[in-house]
Amino acid sequence: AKCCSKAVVFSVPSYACQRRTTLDNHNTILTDALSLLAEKAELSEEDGRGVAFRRAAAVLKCLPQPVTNMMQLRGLPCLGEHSFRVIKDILENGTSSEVESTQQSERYKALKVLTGIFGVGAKTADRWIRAGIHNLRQLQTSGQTLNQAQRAGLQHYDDLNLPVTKAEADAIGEIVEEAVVSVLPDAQITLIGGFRRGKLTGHDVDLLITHPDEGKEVGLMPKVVSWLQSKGFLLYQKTTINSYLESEEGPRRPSSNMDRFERCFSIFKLRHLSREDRGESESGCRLWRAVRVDLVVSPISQFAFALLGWTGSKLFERELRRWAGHEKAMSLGSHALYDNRQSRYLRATSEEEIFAHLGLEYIPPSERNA
Ligand code: DCP
Ligand code: MG
Repeated sequence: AKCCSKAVVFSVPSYACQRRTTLDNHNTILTDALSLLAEKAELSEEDGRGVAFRRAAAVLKCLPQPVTNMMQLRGLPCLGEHSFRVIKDILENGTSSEVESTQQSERYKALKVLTGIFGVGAKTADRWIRAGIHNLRQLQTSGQTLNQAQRAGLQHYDDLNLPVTKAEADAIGEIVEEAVVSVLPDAQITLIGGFRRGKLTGHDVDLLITHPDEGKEVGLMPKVVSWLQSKGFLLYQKTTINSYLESEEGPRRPSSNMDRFERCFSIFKLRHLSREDRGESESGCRLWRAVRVDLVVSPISQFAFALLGWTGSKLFERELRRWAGHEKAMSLGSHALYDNRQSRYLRATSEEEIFAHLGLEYIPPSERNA
C-alpha cells in the first residue's frame, strides 16, 4: 500500500450544491462517457440510474486534475459500482466498451434522432421506434400524427440541433428586451440557464422577466408574445399561465400571492449576425436561423427563487432541492422556500440569501456547472 500513498487523493463533499464546479473540466473523457450512459438511462426512462450517472459525472467534473489511477477515487462520493467499472475500463483500455456499444446500438441512435425533435420526449420516441420508425424520413412517411410543437420541431430540425452561441443569445436578449420594455417600461430581463453560468453555447436561450413593482408583471407574457409575433420574430410559441398550486416542483402550500407563473416555449426567427462576426463565406447562406427560446415571467417577490431555479445546471438544481429536503427539512422550488419545521415560507431577495437560509456557502453561477 505504500506505492499508493503517493497518489493524489481528492476530497469532495457529497452534494453538488456544496461544491464549486467551473466549466474547466479536467476529466472530460470520463465525464462524457458517464453523461452518455446517463442520457441512455434517461431515454430509457430509467431515471434513478440516470441520476446516479449524472452524480458520478459531476463528482469528476469538480476534481482539480485528471484522474489517472483508480486509487485516486478512494473516498469520493456518488461513485457506484457501475460508474467504477466504466472509469476503470477507460483508464485501462482508453475507452468504455459499454459506451461504444451504446453508440453503435440502433435503438440508441434512433432515440437520439427522434428526441432531437423539439416536442418529442422519450415516451413518444419509444412508441415510434416500436412502430418501426428509426429516422426522420421514416417518421415523415409513417402517417403518425404530430402535434403543433413537433411539426415545428421537425420543420426546423437542423437549426434547432445547431448550438446557440452567446452572441446569438445576446441578440435574442436584445429583441426580447425591446418587446418587454415597449409593453411595460421598467420591466427587467435577465439571461438565465447555461449562458448565465458562463457557457459559450447552449441548446436554447432562457430569459427571466420581472418588474420592480409586484403585480405589474401580471399578464405581461401575452403582450410580449403579441409584440414579437407582430414583428415576425416567432416561428412557434406556446404560452402557459401556470398556477403555482399546480406546479409540480414547488412546495404544496397555497399562498395567494404565489399563484402566478407565466412561461413561453418558443422558436425564434433570428436574422443572422453579420458574416464577419461569424467568419463565414458569402455564398448560399440563409438569412436567418431558428433558435429555441424559453421565456419566464416572475413576480419580484419570487425573483430570487426563479433566478436560482432557472440558472441550473439541472443536476445542481436537483441537488439543491435534495439538500433542502434531506438535510434541512425545507422544500425549495422556483417560487419559494418553505421551512417544514417552522411551518413558514422563508423570504429572500437574492440568491445569496437563499443559500444562507439553506446553510450553504454561496456558489456563484459560474461555479454551478455540475
Ligand atoms: N429547469 C428546471 N426544470 C425544468 C426546466 C428547466 O429546473 N423543467 C432549469 C434548470 C436549467 C434551466 O432551467 O439549468 C434551463 O434549462 P435548460 O434545459 O435550457 O438547461 P441549460 O440552459 O442549463 O442547458 P443548455 O445550455 O443546453 O440550454
Ligand atoms: Mg438553456
